[in-house]
Amino acid sequence: MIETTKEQREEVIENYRFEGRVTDIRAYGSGHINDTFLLTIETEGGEEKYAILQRMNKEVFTKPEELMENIVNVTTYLREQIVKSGGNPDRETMNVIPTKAGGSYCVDSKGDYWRSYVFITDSVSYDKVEKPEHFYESAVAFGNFQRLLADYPADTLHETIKGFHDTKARFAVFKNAVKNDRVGRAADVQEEIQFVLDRENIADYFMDLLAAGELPIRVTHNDTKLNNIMIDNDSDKGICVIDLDTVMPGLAMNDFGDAVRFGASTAAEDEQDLSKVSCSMELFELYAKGYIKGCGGKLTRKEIELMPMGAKTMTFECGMRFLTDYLEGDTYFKIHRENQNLDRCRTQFKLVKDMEEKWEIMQEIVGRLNMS
Ligand code: ADP
Ligand code: GN1
Ligand code: MG
Repeated sequence: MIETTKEQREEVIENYRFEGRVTDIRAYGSGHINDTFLLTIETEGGEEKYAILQRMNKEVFTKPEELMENIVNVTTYLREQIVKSGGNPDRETMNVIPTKAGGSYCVDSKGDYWRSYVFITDSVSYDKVEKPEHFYESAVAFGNFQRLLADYPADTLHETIKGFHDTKARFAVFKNAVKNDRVGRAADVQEEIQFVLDRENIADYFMDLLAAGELPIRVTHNDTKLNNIMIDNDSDKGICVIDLDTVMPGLAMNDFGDAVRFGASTAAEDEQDLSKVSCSMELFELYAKGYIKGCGGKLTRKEIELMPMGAKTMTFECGMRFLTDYLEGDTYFKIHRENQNLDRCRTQFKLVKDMEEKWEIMQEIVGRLNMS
């Protein structure tokens, strides 16, 4: 998407009745999809407050109205659950700030869609595990999130991206991108292409079990990377799950797996030195423990047993998506330098390979946790 302009952002803030005067608007966070801004607001009493303003990516989310309906309904539900259990609903769930017209989003004169959220204070979202307990606490929080939504009527949620974790369908899209070779990059990445083609069985695994009715569908987050959780500065707990654009019916193993893909890696998602990239078994175990705890007994034995497969599937899928985007000319994931999507793809494939080598250890870890 074309970058937003200052005029556009200023036009958008006029749609809101913030608690004071907006004195600063700056780009914020490191998400790959939306454009996030931090607003500084000066109240009449001279106090400094903040709010999040976000332009939704309407090329990725083609029905922003439906997306916002999901978010309003899910966060309203979560608020009620949090209040019931004596928590603080202003910090423990996202809260949409309504527009002056009372809507959950607004559309600017360029046709872009925007929303604003209450800023979660005194917390940080991490791009890399700095303290292992953060990773553990993020697992407890993502597990909790799923537990809190266990009785949410899943069939009322819109599918904001069709087949988001339909790895089999994504495999077909990948093969098409190779065939079309739109920007002439396929010849240079034959090794990576072959890596995917050799592993069609990973793409099929969950989809075949699902088709056979062997896996429970739950309300899942579907984008559980570490930077989609706010960690409280004082308690080090995962205070709030954010980035709710892909909350949809899905598989618990995929929520587990996507978090491991990102957080249990010993290097950044776009690290160029592949010798630094591996899947830490200590972090894998920590996340598995935290996630099972957070889910509070809701996971079946089969789901726990399939957690390593979730990690491998999500890592493989993500690598394949980065490679597809590279082959299509970098139109989906934001890039900040040349070949970034290729670098991201390579880290994911290195992780898949590492998981293949550590497969027995991963099985042993979840086997042990499954018995306790
Ligand atoms: P994307 O979909 O592009 O990943 P996110 O919704 O994850 O966008 O937001 C990007 C970043 O902005 C997050 O990683 C987080 O650091 C910050 N952020 C988003 N919402 C809030 C919030 N309500 N309070 C504080 N920080 C937030
Ligand atoms: C995107 O929006 P963000 O940066 O949290 C992507 C995820 C990928 C992730 C890879 C809607 O997540 O599916 O796993 O990048 N989100 C969407 O880092 O496609
Ligand atoms: Mg995000």
